[in-house]
Amino acid sequence: APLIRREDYSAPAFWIKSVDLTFDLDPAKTLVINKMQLERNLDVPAQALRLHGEDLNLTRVLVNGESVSFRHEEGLLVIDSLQGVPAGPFTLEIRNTCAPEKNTHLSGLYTSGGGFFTQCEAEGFRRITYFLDRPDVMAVYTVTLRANKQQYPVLLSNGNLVEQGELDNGRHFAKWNDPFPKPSYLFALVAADLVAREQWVTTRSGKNHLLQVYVRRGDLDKTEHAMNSLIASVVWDEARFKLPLDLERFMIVAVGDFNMGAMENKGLNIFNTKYVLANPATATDSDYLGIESVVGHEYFHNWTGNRITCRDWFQLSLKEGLTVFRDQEFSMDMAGSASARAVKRIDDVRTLRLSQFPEDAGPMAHPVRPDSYVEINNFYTATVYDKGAEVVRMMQTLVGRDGFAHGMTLYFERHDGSAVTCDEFAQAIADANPQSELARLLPQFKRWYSQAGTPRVTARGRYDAPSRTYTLLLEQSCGSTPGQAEKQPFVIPIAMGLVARDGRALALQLEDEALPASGAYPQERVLVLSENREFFTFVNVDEEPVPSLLRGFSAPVTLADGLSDNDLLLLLQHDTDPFNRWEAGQRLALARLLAAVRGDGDLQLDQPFIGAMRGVLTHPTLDAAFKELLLSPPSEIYIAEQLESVDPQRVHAAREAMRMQLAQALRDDWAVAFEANQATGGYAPDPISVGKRGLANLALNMLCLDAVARGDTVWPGRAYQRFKDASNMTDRQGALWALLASHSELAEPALARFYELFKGEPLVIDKWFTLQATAPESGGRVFARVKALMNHPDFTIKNPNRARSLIAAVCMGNPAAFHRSDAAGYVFWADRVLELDGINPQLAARMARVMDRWSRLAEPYRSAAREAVSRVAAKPDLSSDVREIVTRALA
Ligand code: BAL
Ligand code: ZN
Repeated sequence: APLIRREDYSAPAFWIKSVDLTFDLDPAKTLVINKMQLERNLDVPAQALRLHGEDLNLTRVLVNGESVSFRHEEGLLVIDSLQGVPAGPFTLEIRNTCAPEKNTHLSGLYTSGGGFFTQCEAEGFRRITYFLDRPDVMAVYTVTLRANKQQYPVLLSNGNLVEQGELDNGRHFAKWNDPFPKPSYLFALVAADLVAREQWVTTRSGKNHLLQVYVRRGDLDKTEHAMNSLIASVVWDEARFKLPLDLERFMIVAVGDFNMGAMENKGLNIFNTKYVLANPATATDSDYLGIESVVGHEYFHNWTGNRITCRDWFQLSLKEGLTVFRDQEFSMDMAGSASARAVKRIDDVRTLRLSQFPEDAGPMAHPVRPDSYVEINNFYTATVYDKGAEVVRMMQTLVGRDGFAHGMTLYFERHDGSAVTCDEFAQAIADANPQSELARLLPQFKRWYSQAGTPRVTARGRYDAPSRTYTLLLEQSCGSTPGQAEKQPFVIPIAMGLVARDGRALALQLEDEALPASGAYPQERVLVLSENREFFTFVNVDEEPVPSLLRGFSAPVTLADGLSDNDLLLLLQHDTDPFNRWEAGQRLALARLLAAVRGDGDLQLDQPFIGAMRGVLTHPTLDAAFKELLLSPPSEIYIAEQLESVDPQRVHAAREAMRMQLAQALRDDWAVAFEANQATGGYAPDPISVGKRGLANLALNMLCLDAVARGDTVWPGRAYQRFKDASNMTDRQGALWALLASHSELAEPALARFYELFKGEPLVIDKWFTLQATAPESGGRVFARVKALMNHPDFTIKNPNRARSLIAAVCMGNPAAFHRSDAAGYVFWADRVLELDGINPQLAARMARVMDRWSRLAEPYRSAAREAVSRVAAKPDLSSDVREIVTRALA
């Protein structure tokens, strides 16, 4: 497959103004009648009409009702006679068939659980019918669905239902019209036996809208949270950004076979069941939070993605980075308190560091706006999504929250209804804030879109007692990434404060700075680093302070500020910024872990660190959620990223040793914390209760770890009892995990019982697989179990959630089980990628990413890993999806 380059963009030779689709739905052979109104684009040279099409059977082509000759080129249907067709509209009618039940790619029209569903982003529509399947071609769609009424009582498509009725032979039809022009990737249809939870809402303008959440019969009791999240999303977008719901009806449909989390099709969002279905018995707190954020995300796309869409796929972050930012802000606003907001922010940063930082340092590193791709599905990445969101967040930091909202308003005034680029977005935010640093530095700021790699900021502070000044030297650099050897300096907003030795926040007066109108110098400010190195001098500083830099993680960079243990202990105790408090604790832990891994492997925790962790655990006012975050050591993946050469077994051993020592040293405090954090009353996923459950589960985990090591059976027994009696999945899974993670003998009976309880609940059985695949490895038992589970009757590699629950879980989520000196993990990985490649290339390519960082492994892992990647690359008919990943990995 060819490399597609951003610089080669050209406007389409034709526009499709409207499309009238009729589907005769049949799993084996679905007939599609596609009637389009087209027009030549007179701005570009006359060309033949080239329509995309993939895995289709073409039966008829008519132009203005007359048959025409056509030919096929690689993936294209070409009608030469339309070159130079007169200006003005003409009709093109195409008839083709496709085979939904054979469509294992889950892209285009496919079947799942006896129903029909679609997924068209990015290039799935061409697997339904011939089309200009590119996001800058926006058409008005009318869709008629015809199907057997008994099997498919519900017939849905985008927009509004305009007609429905009976047909002969037990069939029926429904006709839908979407008044908003849209690109083909936002098309959707559903035909299935479903039921809906419904809710009418009135928006500020006084209009009534029908919200629906469609699920299979039997799942209706798991839709309340999704519906509440949808209502909250509608309210939030109107309140925060003045963006109302623009359709009479807004539908969410859950489907069990889905490559992504969810999809924002206009008015008809299609969701992976994982992000819809929840009740207290089956879903954990993190499932509840995930549903809220994904429901929000897809709903917010209605404006940022659908009303204004992407000109081309290189601009994907225009909608994804912005919409992730919006869903993060939504979740924060829903969380409420400052502490709960900080917990959400820490979660988001952890995700970024776990997935985006490694991506940016590896063979798949690419700018937020990539310059080229082979397979666009490979670029739905942490960089485009999560780093893209950080770029938007930095804009908000530079123009302020109100300024950002004004920028959004200007963006919609200028571009509503069109397909644009990341430049247009940044320009609108800057133009709405002409006095801002963003406006002043815009061309340079946009390097965040064009340069890959995580910048590194170094900070050195010098206090001068005689002049009472404190000078910060900030420097930046960024390593080379594929195709980008040299980097130009970025614009890096660094939120900061200075902390006195007694913990006070100092006033921040820069040299030559007049007193602000408020009458006091601030205690927190944003320094904007835009050169390679810059000095910032603060005056009237009475004593040598400890700098607290990059507060709230104000830029997606790594920071080397040279702070000592004592400095970090001070920030851990006193920093007014909760993010940096957490960060100080993580850095204290990380330093000890790295010393052990780099040194002789032995980890012996010191009293100051243990004392600090005890101080956190027993703190009288800190929220439980915050304590849990502080007391959880950095992940093995994050630790590994700090190393030049990675021995995953040593990393695992060091982290386990830290957990064990924290378990032992704080035994009594864990017990108190466990008792003190029992959430009472009925289940609710509010931040306080979530925090309590999280801390209680961590405490139980630690108590079991310590007990099993001592041969004591009391805590494992309590954990088993709690597992049996739990009234919600968070507590049940937490207790089971405590048994698994401490290698208790009670883990086996608990797992068996868990399976019996939930064997009819696919999403819970996914958890059952994942818990076993991610349990701490000991003597190869976890890996052996995963291989055995591949033969479990409930395992199927064809269902993406199930495949991820076992294969991705062990390969990505359990480094110590996966990276084996006998290479069996890598052999397993290669076999699975090759197997999946023939079924679902998108999913296979995701799994292939596991090996991104092979070249940083220590021997013997490194050679064995390369061999496994090479074996995958050697398959002659590999999909272009997987080919692109392994080629880059081996480059
Ligand atoms: N657009 C693909 C799924 C999502 O990001 O919402
Ligand atoms: Zn999205």
